[in-house]
Amino acid sequence: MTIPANPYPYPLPSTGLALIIIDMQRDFIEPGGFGDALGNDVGLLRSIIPNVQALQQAFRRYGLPIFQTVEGHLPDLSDCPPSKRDRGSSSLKIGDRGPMGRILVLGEPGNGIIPELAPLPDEVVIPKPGKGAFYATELEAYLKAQGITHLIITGVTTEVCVQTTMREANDRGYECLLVEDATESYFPEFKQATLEMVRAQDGIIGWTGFTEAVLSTLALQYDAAVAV
Ligand code: C5J
Repeated sequence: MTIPANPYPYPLPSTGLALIIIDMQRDFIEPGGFGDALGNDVGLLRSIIPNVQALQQAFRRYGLPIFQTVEGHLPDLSDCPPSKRDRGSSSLKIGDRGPMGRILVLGEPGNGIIPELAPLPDEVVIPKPGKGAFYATELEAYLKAQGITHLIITGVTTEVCVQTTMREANDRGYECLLVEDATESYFPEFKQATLEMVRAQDGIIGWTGFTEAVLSTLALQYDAAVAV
């Protein structure tokens, strides 16, 4: 079975599929967090929430693994390079106290996943200090332990943490589909450029496709099994 996608249909494996949800945390999506401190219109990211929710619910329904990530640092910032903390002219920097607690620090209110996408107690949330979800994290160990080979990728922001993660995954041999209407950027033109880049040259980084295509193909593959 395949999911309709670009540059050509995405092969859906019989086992080894996982959903990756990147950084749907308050820091990027709500006022008063890291995204806001950098001068972005954080409201732009909210439009994808229903699609990410629909994918999350489908993966739960079919018993397929879901991995969420949050970008954040230890309270002592020992995992935050000075280059990352010091860059730019923002008045609120990583580790500073803002309206949602310390900016981009693990465990602070602003670092939490938005309530709409709250993970279930048995779902894995990977804290990550970098933009890519494979750098200095346990994600790859989890994927290998569960025999995951194919990743459906969603989240924010498209050209930063999502694209970095997809490139890291591609280099490690994962077959990745980036869901166009379940990823968002503060910069529409950067989102568009990312979509085109990853699927160019016959899918040099992977595939892009839409939520509805993923959901309807999963339903064809798994609904019969669920009904039994
Ligand atoms: C950024 C992210 N944009 N999750 N993080 O700093 O894309």
